[in-house]
Amino acid sequence: MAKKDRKALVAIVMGSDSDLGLMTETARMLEQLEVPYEMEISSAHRSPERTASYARGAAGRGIKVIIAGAGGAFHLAGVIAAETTLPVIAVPIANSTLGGMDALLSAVQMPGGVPVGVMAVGKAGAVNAAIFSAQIIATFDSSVGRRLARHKKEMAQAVAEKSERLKKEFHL
Ligand code: RP5
Repeated sequence: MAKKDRKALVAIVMGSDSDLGLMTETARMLEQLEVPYEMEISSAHRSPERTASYARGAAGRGIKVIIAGAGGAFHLAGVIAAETTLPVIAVPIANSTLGGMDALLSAVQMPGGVPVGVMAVGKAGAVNAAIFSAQIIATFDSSVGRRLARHKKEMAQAVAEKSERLKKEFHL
């Protein structure tokens, strides 16, 4: 089935087009795991109504997980979580003078009752958000579970290959 014809299960939302470079890492990993996704730019502060209505409509359109990435005073994930019962995963982006601590603390300090799952700051977080979403999707789609298992094997193999290369280089 063509990519555009597959119904998105994961939504990647980012606060600005300046976040796209990092959030592309999330998209790449979802492609690798063959999880259909959609992407949206919407800001908690600059376009609050658009953000709220997008979050309200997501579940009805078949979205199962929302990933939100933003930097600075990162309220996007929390605002989305306030408007939906879907699981929301936050990717704090280090693009301000405070180096991502601002985004991390804004995302992680949610009040009781409105959870947001917070990933690592930066690229590891962007990649892990995709894997974590796929793990949620795998609870009802075993083909995604099989691709996750394959990804784990590939990672282990890559580490072993690096170790072999290092041994050759040092004649060990
Ligand atoms: C956040 O402020 C955005 O998510 C972005 O990370 C940061 C800077 O946005 P721009 O000024 O580059 O649009 O809301």
